[in-house]
Amino acid sequence: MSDLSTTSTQSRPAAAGPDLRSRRADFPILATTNRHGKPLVYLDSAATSLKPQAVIDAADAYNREYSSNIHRGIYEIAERATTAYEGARASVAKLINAPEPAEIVFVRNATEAINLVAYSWGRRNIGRGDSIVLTEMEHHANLVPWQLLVQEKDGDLEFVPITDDGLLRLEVFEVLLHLKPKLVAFTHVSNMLGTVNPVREMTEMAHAAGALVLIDGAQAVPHMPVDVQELGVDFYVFSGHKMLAPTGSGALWARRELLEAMPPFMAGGDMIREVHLRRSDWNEIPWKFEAGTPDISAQIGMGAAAEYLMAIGLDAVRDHEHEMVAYALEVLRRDVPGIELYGPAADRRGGVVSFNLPGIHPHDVAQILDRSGICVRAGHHCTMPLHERFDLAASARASFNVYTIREEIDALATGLREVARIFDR
Ligand code: C6P
Repeated sequence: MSDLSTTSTQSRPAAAGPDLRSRRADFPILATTNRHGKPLVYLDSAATSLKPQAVIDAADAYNREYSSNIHRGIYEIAERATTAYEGARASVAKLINAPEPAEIVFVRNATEAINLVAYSWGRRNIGRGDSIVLTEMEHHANLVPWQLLVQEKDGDLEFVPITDDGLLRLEVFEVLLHLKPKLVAFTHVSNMLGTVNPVREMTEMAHAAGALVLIDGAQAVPHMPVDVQELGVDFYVFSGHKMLAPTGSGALWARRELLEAMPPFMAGGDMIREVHLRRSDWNEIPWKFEAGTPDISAQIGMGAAAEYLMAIGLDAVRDHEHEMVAYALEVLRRDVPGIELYGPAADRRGGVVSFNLPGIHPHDVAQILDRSGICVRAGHHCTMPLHERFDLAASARASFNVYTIREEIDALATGLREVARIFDR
């Protein structure tokens, strides 16, 4: 089988330019092999990304050199920790062009950020008969918190349907806006179809109807320039671990006046200004929403990841991943007979390609690919309603990042032909 294992380490990045070659060297895990001695072909970056040395070092330095709590100690290492943590917030704010770091609330992941908005803003602003518009392509993280909210408040959920090509049907969205929803919440980039949604256009439509807009940017921030001011949205959420940062890091951005008007989500230490036995006053934003000791090293790592991405340039990141996805669609369609590919054309999608080999369960596909060191995701990717929409029980998914190279996509195509051969298709 002619996969990466038959290619020498030196020749592996040969088709990539010098920048990409040195970038791959930034990710220590790419030098590892699996238990069969095959080099890692990591095509599951939508689940979580690999981490570059700069991020590993930043998180490690906190644990080795200045492990201490933030916002509390008046001694040198504690001050260093606070400075690094708040510096990370400034880097993350810069990454998405937030007007000020105080509008960035650090959370564990995108899921927590959406729950924060659903509990805090949602419980204060959604009442009986109020509707929230979502889409049929939402990750469960941007669906289930809203289900809980409308069940509790006796509100309604409405859904923008999808075309067979995996695009949102904006003419239906326009009709749903006649219901005067309080909130429109949708994903910037679908984690299954890869669809890049027209956030700015939909936000303008939603605002004209009087709704606020929450964007799930978990699959967008790592892969393309995101400017929350230019998009004009009200809430924007994303996870650190998909943008080259450690697990346990994430961010919610919202406009200052929204955050100031929202009640706390969790209560405890650090989120208060003054506490009496029977009442308390809240700290300023963003700390009002950061109760208890956070994952300090992870958030410091997230700041380093933001700096790493900005040093490459988000335009360059997007262009590289666009090249990878266009190449993948071409190669898989051409070289893997019978493959079913889901989602729109390359010019409308991020670095995600979901597929099925007819008659072969995606778990079997993933397991056989694993023998060659190729990592893909198989299952419903936390988008069960979306799979139902396409009459699928599951799919396999390859997803890309700044370190992905064409040879890995070639290896995937070769691996898939091998899977078909094993199953006699
Ligand atoms: N999608 C995937 O393999 P968390 O788990 O909170 O970091 O991210 C949740 C989430 C929210 N929105 C979108 C669009 C996502 O893709 C994800 C995470 C991973 O597709 C894990 S299920």
